[in-house]
Amino acid sequence: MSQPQAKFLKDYQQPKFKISHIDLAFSLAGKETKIIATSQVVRQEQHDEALVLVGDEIELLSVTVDGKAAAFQQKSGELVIDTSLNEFELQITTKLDPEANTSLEGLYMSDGAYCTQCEAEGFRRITYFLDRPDVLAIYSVRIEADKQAFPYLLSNGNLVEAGDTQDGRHFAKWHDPFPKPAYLFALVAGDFDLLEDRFTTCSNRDVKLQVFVDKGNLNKAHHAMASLKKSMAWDETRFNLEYDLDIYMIVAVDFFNMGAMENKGLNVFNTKFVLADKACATDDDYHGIESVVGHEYFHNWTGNRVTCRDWFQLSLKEGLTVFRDQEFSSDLGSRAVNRIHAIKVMKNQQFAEDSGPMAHAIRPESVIEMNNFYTVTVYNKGAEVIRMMHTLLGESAFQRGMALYFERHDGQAVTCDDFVAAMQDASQVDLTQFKRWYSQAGTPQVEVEESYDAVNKSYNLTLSQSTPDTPGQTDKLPLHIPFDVELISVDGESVMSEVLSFTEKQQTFSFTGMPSKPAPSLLQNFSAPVKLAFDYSIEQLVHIMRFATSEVAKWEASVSLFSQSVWQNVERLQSKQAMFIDPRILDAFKGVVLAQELDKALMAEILTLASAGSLIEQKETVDLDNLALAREFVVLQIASDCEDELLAKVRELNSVDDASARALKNICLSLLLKIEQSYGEVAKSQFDLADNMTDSLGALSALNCGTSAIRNDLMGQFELQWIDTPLVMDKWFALHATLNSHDCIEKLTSLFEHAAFSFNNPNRVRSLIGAFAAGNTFEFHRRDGQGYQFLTDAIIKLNKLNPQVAARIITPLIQFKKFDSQRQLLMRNELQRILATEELSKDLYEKVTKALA
Ligand code: B3K
Ligand code: ZN
Repeated sequence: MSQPQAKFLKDYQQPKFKISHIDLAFSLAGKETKIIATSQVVRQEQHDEALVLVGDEIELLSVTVDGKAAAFQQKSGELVIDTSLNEFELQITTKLDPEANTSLEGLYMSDGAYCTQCEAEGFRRITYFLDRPDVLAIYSVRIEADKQAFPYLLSNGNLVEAGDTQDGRHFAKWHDPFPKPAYLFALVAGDFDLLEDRFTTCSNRDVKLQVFVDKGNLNKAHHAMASLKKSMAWDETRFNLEYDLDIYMIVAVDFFNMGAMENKGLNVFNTKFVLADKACATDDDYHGIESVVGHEYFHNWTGNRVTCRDWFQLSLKEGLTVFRDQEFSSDLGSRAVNRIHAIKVMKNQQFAEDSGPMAHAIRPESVIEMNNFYTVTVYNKGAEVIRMMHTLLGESAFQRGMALYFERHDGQAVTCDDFVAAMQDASQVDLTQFKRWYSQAGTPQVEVEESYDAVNKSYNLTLSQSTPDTPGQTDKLPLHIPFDVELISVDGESVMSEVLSFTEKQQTFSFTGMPSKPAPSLLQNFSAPVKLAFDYSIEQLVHIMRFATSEVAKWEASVSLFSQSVWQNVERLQSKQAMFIDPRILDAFKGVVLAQELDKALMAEILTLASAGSLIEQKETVDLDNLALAREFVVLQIASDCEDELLAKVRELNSVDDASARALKNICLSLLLKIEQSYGEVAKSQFDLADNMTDSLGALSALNCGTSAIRNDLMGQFELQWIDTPLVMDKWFALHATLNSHDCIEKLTSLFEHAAFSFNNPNRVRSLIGAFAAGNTFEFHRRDGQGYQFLTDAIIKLNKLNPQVAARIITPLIQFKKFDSQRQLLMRNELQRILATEELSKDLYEKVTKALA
């Protein structure tokens, strides 16, 4: 077989044909499922080339052009129709078996319901088509299926007709008036419980809202519905964007490759981001639902009304929509805590991607498998790039830019350049240099040097920037970096706060009128997605933690303080010295626990000491074994120093019904368990009395630092209680996956046989295998390579079943550059084993070959 080939952004060509309308007739009948696609095709400009359509894993039954049998050729996934007509009606009949489709792309079955996933290139698994985002057509869809088994027949747009046919079957016809690319097409047929509501838009239009869930789950759909209404209202007030159809549907399915999908008027969601009640969902789950419901809703304008010209422009819709959902969460909840969460994703995951073999710009230049590019870079760094524009322009100019973008491009498929042009034209801010953020991959490093002139009372900051080479990209140019700084005087006063415009390779910024040397809180609010290199002293960090105006800056300082101490102890271990923690660090953390004025959620963030994964991202190379020891030591010192205060907090917050209080209580509890197993009793009593999942899971997570009898007993109880609730069993699997014990892998292997586990369901795979590889750093990186083997076996198994999921969970295995040569060798060997797999998917091929290159 020939090797998969990359496609390049520079090779983009406009489509040779357009399809103005498509009529799809689905006859849903298991293995005999047939689709008749009737398209109105129009040749674009003067050329005499054939029409080339793509299809994948479908059986072609017939092709007609203007009602007559047509001449065609089929070769490697292409259907070539040679006609000289300039406008014609093309009818294609295909057949497929949704039950056999375990890839969950195209038309497949989730727990007895038919559903589709077409982004990025799944529509070609339904019919042969111009499956590219710049071909926008008006869709009419007729669905026919057995009436009893599939009472609901749903597609995009508005319902125009429904009725019975013969043999117990029925049909529904839908029409979507908005032209859309094929990736936004959706169909669902099944039996559900339905929650209905209404929303009146700002121009007084009445919209019907529907949330479809598996039978018996209606009471778990209310939070999703409430989130949808909040999203609709927020988009009107903050972005002046109104919903455009008469109906908005959300369907929750258990078999889903990612979080959710923004199909026009018919979102399909992973149940994880819909179903919630107090007993089964944590506060984080509630927050996740609100943010994903918002995200998919916001796509209606940023993604659907204005879409991407080609898939290289994915960040046009994803970066912007993540920015919008982050703003939504921040306007509704705590801005600081939301920002901290976003920063963590950047520093822990995106920086790791940037320093690994899959590093790419937010607008990648070449792609083998598009599904591999739904990444933290395209999404989250993409959102940071939008955020920087927002910082440079300010809210009102940014909103003028958004308005101009829609004025110019509503109904079009456009590029990231078009977006930046609208921002620039509306604001008159020159974004020429700024645009390099779209094309340069890798995390820029900003080195900062300070100097103070006591005579002139001036303080200088000299900033230097550089971006490391990444695969296929060298010699990077300076970027336009908004660099937010606050200077804090010795008495804790804020003496200067400003966003510096840093554009040169090196630049010095002077601040006069400083009676004494201030402490600099640098890169506040993570004002640019860069690595900061500044040699903070302990005093400076402690000072910032106490006095910074920004809560995010306080948290950042606490992370630096903790990290510094861990790395110092790694060095001590390497030079055979005893470990040690500076008492000023202990005081700073105790000060946090004792602080009366500090927000509880922020306190919880500060006490959630940096994970091993995030520490690894701070260094070029890592001594993992000593890191494990050093981190454990520093955590233990901090916890022991605050033991009484932590216990007092747990007691004080014991029955406070508030998410921030629960977060703080649970982190305190987990620190207590680090000190002494006997606190297991406190955890047990919390578990026994809990009336909500946050507290049950908080107790179990705290106990999950070892295999105590209490822990094992409660895990057993939890399993019995939740065996029939798949989303809760995912939490139970993930607890097993993140247990820090050498028995972990053996246990996980035995769980493959558990009645609630299935390799066919992505949520189960992610909770058991994905959580282990990504979240159990030290067991995954065991010296004997068993962690790597465990992951590799699972990946090979998933290669055929579900290539997308396989390629997603491989991430920790391809990021091996930082580790010792022995581990690197073990990891590479496993990657070779994957490469040798028969019929290796494009998804895995791309990642593995890049890693081994
Ligand atoms: N646009 C979808 C993601 C599709 C992923 C395809 N592999 C969900 C979202 O970002 O809203
Ligand atoms: Zn999205």
